[in-house]
Amino acid sequence: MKLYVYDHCPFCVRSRMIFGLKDVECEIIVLPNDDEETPTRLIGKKMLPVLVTESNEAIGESLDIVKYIDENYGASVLTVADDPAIEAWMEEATKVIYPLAIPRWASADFEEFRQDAARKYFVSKKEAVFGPFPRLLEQTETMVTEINAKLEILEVLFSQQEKETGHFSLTDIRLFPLLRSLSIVKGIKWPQKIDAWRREMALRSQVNLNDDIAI
Ligand SMILES: N[C@@H](CCC(=O)N[C@@H](CS)C(=O)NCC(=O)O)C(=O)O
Repeated sequence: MKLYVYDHCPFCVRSRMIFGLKDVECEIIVLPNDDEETPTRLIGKKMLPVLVTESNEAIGESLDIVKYIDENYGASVLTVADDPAIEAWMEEATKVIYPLAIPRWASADFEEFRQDAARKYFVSKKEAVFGPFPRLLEQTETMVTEINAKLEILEVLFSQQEKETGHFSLTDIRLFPLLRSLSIVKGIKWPQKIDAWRREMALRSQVNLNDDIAI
């Protein structure tokens, strides 16, 4: 199997996670961010992740990929129900996490941005939606304060649940990539339970965090 991804992309992280959690072999291919031809040929639009299965079928939605691997390779690990409180938390937190992460991704040494044209492609596409990056970066202090307060709330939600080893929910599959996105931001105060969980998920899913390149 081949999984086409961008390293920065939280949707791609969702799909990478299931291979790690289930220890299923897959070739991970990082495409240049400006390669429109490959995804369009595979799924008819310029969007990743895309999985090409052993039967040569292309699947192009992160959660469809997750479910396909969970259902077709060994015993299911996605046996835990969604957590509505954490789902609601994510909906709000995303509004701060992306404006913090996106301008930082743009200057990071991710494989999809190795060529200058690919990096420029990302910057112009994202600035068209989120506004000029220098303006986003100016708001760092306010946004970091805001997300640190939200993490304290998430810590309380974590305290209210028992995490079962080796079993996961789609909420976990959505949450880890968001926290990984946030890990590229300097000054994040990780509450203890969240910090332990994201580190354990990084190990179990074989997807690195970005603490070491935080800006
Ligand atoms: N609903 C899709 C969303 C995937 C998505 O938004 N991927 C982004 C990368 S993070 C993408 O490929 N955008 C087009 C682009 O970057 O040009 C999924 O869950 O797979």
